[in-house]
Amino acid sequence: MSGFKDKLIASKQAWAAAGRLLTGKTAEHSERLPPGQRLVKDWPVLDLGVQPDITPQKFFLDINGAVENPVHLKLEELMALKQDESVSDMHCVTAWSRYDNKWKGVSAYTLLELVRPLPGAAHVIFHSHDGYTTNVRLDQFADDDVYLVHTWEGEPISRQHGGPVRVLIPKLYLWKSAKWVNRIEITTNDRPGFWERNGYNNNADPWLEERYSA
Ligand SMILES: Nc1nc2c(c(=O)[nH]1)N[C@H]1C(S)=C(S)[C@@H](COP(=O)(O)O)O[C@H]1N2
Ligand SMILES: [Mo]
Repeated sequence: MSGFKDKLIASKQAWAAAGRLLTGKTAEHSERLPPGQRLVKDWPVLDLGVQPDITPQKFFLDINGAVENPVHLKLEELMALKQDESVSDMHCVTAWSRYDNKWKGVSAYTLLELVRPLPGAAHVIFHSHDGYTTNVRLDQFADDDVYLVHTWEGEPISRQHGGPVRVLIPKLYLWKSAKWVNRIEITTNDRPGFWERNGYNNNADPWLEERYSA
């Protein structure tokens, strides 16, 4: 899928030229804990208050929109894709951070290779079983630490944390990481999600402290 990679690099260069590329990566090297954050050992639960019970039988994941090959995956089909392990930090806008979380799941890159975004695809909107939505740019989703995760610290991700499968985008505040995800919509235009329409920052880079919209 080098075609997709080339397109991605081209769009990243365009964003950089426009001054829109994340500068978080540079700050991250010098400062692991983003400004205004404090470390926690446990993993707090934050959501809209509805925690849908998605049994393995009820689980599905649609990836569609501006893609060549839309898919509708059952849990066993998702689990049959390439599985990866990763370790990353989480940063929540409510000011807690948790280091060194061990994850297992399917990388965003594996999913993008499968669906093949069309030319012009530039944004991603996540939809969840509780009605939650959140949006990121396609280059933010296509980062090498982004996964659909099903395992945390060797255990299945609990219902309260979005199990059986949630999104994980470690370089953005955690509201961008949709729990109970059921649809990944690839789009040409940006469309703000739930919190992005309710006062949170569209970009959500913790190292730039992009907590709220201006
Ligand atoms: N489906 C769904 N995903 C969601 C939310 C939600 O309400 N519904 N809340 C978001 C917010 S605001 C945060 S801070 C994180 C919290 O994840 P956690 O409860 O696993 O810590 O989930 C995000 N993903
Ligand atoms: Mo949040």
